[in-house]
Amino acid sequence: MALLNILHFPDPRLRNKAQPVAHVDDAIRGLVDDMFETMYDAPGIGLAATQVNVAQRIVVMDLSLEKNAPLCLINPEIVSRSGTEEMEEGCLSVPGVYETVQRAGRVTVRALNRDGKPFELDSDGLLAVCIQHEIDHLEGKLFVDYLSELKRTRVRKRMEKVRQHTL
Ligand code: K1U
Ligand code: ZN
Repeated sequence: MALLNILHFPDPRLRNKAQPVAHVDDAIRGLVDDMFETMYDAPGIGLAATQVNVAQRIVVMDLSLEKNAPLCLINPEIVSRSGTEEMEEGCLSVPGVYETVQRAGRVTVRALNRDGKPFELDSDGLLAVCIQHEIDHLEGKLFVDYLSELKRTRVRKRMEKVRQHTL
């Protein structure tokens, strides 16, 4: 197992569109395990492969306090959405920034699990929001894209300042 490097906004590699996983093999399972380790270490409740510079459609999540409810979505697709939900979101690629975003309130997602087996999951609340946030990452989209131009520019400047101080 290994800790992976999480890319930070405005790194252009966060804009890459991820490609479907052709076969869920041991190499993919190894990547999934490394992503879980990286997410738990961060700590976060979700992580998309795009955030660790891998252009494959893989997401890991765990919304439990005990870190004992791992959820792996390979090639996830939202097959239905309804309602609206406004929730404050964070992002491991935009550390220290929390903003309210409006999304669908309920989503059904279809995906493959860590063994390559298809499944469907109905979700609402934080789980539905997190699924949408992570699938956005696979499309190269970030939660700051839902903010006004002014707010996004402020976030970018703040992130660039933090980066200069850490170089
Ligand atoms: O995709 C990511 O960057 C992970 C992100 C997921 C997310 C959080 C909140 C709303 C939507 C999506 C995070 O995990 S940010 C960190 C976070 O929420 C958290 C960190 C420690 C404990 C509990 C939550
Ligand atoms: Zn994120």
